[in-house]
Amino acid sequence: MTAANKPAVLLSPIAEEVLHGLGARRRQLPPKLFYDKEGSRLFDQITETAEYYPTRTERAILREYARDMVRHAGNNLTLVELGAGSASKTQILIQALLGRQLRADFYPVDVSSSALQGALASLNGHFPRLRVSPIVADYTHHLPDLKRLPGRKLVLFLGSTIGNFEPEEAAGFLRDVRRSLESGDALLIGFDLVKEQGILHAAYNDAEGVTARFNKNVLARINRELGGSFDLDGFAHVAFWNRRKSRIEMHLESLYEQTVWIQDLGRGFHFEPGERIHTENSYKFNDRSIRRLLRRAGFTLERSWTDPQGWFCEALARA
Ligand code: AVJ
Repeated sequence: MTAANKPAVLLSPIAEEVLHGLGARRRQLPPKLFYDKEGSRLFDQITETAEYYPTRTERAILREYARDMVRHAGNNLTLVELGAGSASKTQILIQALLGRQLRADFYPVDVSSSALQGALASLNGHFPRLRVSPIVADYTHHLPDLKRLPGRKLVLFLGSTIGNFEPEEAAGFLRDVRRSLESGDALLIGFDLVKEQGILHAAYNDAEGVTARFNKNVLARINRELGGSFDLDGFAHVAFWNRRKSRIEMHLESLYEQTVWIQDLGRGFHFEPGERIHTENSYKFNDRSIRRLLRRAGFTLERSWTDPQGWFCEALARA
């Protein structure tokens, strides 16, 4: 960043990220900016569209195999969930766990304290033998030290959130998870799998346009929080399968030449027609790439479970 475009004020973390991302030659905004209140609501709505298969497929795998997963993970487990959100799929695993042990501790970790409040409320009523201790933390920057928690740990990282990381970052992040554990502890991690291109494409281009609204919400959020002037009709939702990189890419494409002023950044951003802002990568995996990633991070793949169509994979890795 040059001195000329650096405003002489302290910027919020979000403002910094927007300034950095839109100021770059290849414009991009990080996917975590999607998830304000409205974005989280839109994501929940995505998971209910006919085309978005990952959430319901993972839930079906958990329903079928949760007991098996918990049994393989070990005895007397303490559960930790990274990016727990409202922990709705987790309930299936908790149920299975409490079928095998009298009591259990559950540490949901999330950046959103309101999401954790929700998790706490729904779990405490449901499972009297579960002790829930929420941890508010951005686990991508700072993992809580899990070695200090009692018992053998089972860490959950569901939903194929790992697919949002670049391959190098994914390995680095899982290495951090490994370092926070003791050997013998386990990681249960969800991976969306490579499949027919038409299915992948449809999942990120649903007919109702929910994913388009989710993608554009990042612009709406900049308007709301940073005094931006994005015209949401001036950008198109673009999502496609990049086979060489094994990922779905999402972009926002400027439909005409325009300059968008962002008040809190004290500057405008010029867009040529067809110019894109890259907003998300969602990597898709196969057996080999899963095994390789876990290996690089210091885990060994112990078992995995999939649905009958082979669309999603739940992997149990040992530290
Ligand atoms: C929450 C990262 C798993 O990549 O499929 C859904 C987010 N983006 N539709 C995914 C998302 C567009 C989702 N993850």
